[in-house]
Amino acid sequence: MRRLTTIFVSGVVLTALVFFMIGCPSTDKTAVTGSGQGNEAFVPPGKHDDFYAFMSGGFSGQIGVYGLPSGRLLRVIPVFSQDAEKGYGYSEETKPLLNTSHGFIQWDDLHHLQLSVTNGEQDGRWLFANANNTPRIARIDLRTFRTAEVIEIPNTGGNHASPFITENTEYIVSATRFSVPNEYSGNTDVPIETYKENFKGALTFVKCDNKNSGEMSLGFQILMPGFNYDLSRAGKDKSHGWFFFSCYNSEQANTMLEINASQKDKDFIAAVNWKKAEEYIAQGKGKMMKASYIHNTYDESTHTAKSETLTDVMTIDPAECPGIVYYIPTPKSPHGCDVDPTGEYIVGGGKLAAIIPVYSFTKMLDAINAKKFDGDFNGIPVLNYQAVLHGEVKKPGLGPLHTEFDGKGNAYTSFFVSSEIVKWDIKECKVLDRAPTYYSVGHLLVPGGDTRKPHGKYVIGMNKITKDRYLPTGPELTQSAQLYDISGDKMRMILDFPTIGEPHYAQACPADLLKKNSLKSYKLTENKHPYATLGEKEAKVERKGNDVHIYMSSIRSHFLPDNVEGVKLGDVVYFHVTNLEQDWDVPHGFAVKGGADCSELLLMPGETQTMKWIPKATGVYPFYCTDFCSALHQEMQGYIRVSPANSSVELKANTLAKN
Ligand code: RUQ
Ligand code: CUA
Repeated sequence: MRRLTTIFVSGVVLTALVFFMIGCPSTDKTAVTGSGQGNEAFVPPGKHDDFYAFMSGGFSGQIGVYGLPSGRLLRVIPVFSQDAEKGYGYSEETKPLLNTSHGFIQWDDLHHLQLSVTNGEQDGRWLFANANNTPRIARIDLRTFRTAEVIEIPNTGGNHASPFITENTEYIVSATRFSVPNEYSGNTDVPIETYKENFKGALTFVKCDNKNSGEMSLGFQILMPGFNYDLSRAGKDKSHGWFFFSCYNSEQANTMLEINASQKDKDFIAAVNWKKAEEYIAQGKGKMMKASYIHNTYDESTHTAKSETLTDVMTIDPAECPGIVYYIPTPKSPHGCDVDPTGEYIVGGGKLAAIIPVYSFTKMLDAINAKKFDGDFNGIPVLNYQAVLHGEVKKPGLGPLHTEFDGKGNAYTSFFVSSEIVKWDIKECKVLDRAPTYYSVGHLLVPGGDTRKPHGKYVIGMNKITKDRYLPTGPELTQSAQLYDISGDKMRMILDFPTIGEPHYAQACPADLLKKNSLKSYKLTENKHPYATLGEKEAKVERKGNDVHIYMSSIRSHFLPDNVEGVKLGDVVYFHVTNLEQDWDVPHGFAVKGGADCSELLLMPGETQTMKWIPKATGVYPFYCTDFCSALHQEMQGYIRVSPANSSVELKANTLAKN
């Protein structure tokens, strides 16, 4: 609802409502309730889905993994938010993944997802996610469906145009949604009204070790004029080597953007030649700047994440390096910026636009060569709109946001204001079909629809508002996804399902791409955790000053040790629990009553995780397994006794070794 209000700028309200009505033929009963042709989305019990869909959880900071076409929720992957269901961000091993230069942050707003690609096609290795609030990019390992790495983006506020990637996952980009006082100047304490002089917008190219581990590092930052950079897409095939970023607020307003950033008829898509930027840097034209940002990596052999602080960033100024950036004028408060599978067509979305502009990459190169510029902005040439335009899709609806492709020459664009998905022909710029969404669709997705080889078959609309679609749940209602079959000429809605958090972008790929690689357990023989208990004989307790380390094993259906005494007030207790199981799908959980930092562990077979627990009072505290693991799961429990600080109770535990 909040978004609706933002979009309904005073003067636009009427037009918007008119369009809303036209674009929403909701009197047609089948359109409202689906195709009515039976259970096309039904996947029988025990059968697998054809696709995995990864849907951003928006302000939940997580990712929902669904099967398609059933819409069954398979897993929630925590990325930027603590998640008790996985013990993520609670165990000592996973906490470092949430470290930032601002400290430990338990939350973020996760908008967009990207599956790694090779030659522009999905390769099933990693999934990237952006943190919009405290700028970061995460990499999820698709063998484990776990967050493996998080890198912070300095000199950025609101990492929205992210984590879009180049054709071979060479780079993952980030762009600043809120321009900010240049951190590298060393002085960010400036009056807000000096926006025009002092605020800059950085476009960051994060390098990926695409041949090996996938590990990320900061490649370089392009220091752009202080606009709001919004979304982006890499070039493909012929346009490989280029990246396109939409931006709004070229008015450079710093207050009431709702009005002040909607003044101009056109803002821009910035076309960035990143290969040329690389060349300039190789020639020494970049500048190394001091910064402070955190890089968190998870080591699978020790089951432990670590954080390191990094201190410099390569930057490049487009005004000093001609040929790396051009602005393409784009109507009206640009949002989405999408590139078709051939790499020739660049589609702009405009939140307040009533047309869809389609640009031609070939025409853009010609216009650059022929210098068809309409002036410049801070030294960056502004290309002539007509010179780069392939065509405009007329009367498509109101408020085009995002576009995906089916690989058959068709594009699918979401319309927030008129609440519909519109299918159109890219070459002809002609509307072919429209389907209402319930309600106010944001992003949409076609499996592989952003790659060189879309899988087609479905389009999913991700809706911000559901109103009357489901049973009411108090003041807050769920968001939803709607699945349409696009194998015929007409789109047909076949399923409507609630989602976790607010889905922004999503990605889907054939199930076969991931299924075969899915990890079943961690091998105990490869467990290099420094506090691992690799067999029951290794269970022990150890005191190091005020720290008590408990090396504990868990196997159906007991912990060892399960009686610990001699802990004293003032001690910090570390439960290092190893799950000795080696069978697929036999996790154990672990929790202790009370204590500061009270939390939960979830241990996958072969895994070691640590809970830090600081007792606040003397007594005997029970602990137990939280994950139903066998018929005698309820028996899987123990006690830890806490005595006064000056007590003479000796540290001991019922281990197999003689104490
Ligand atoms: S943005 S719709 Cu991040 Cu369009 Cu969500
Ligand atoms: Cu182990 Cu329940």
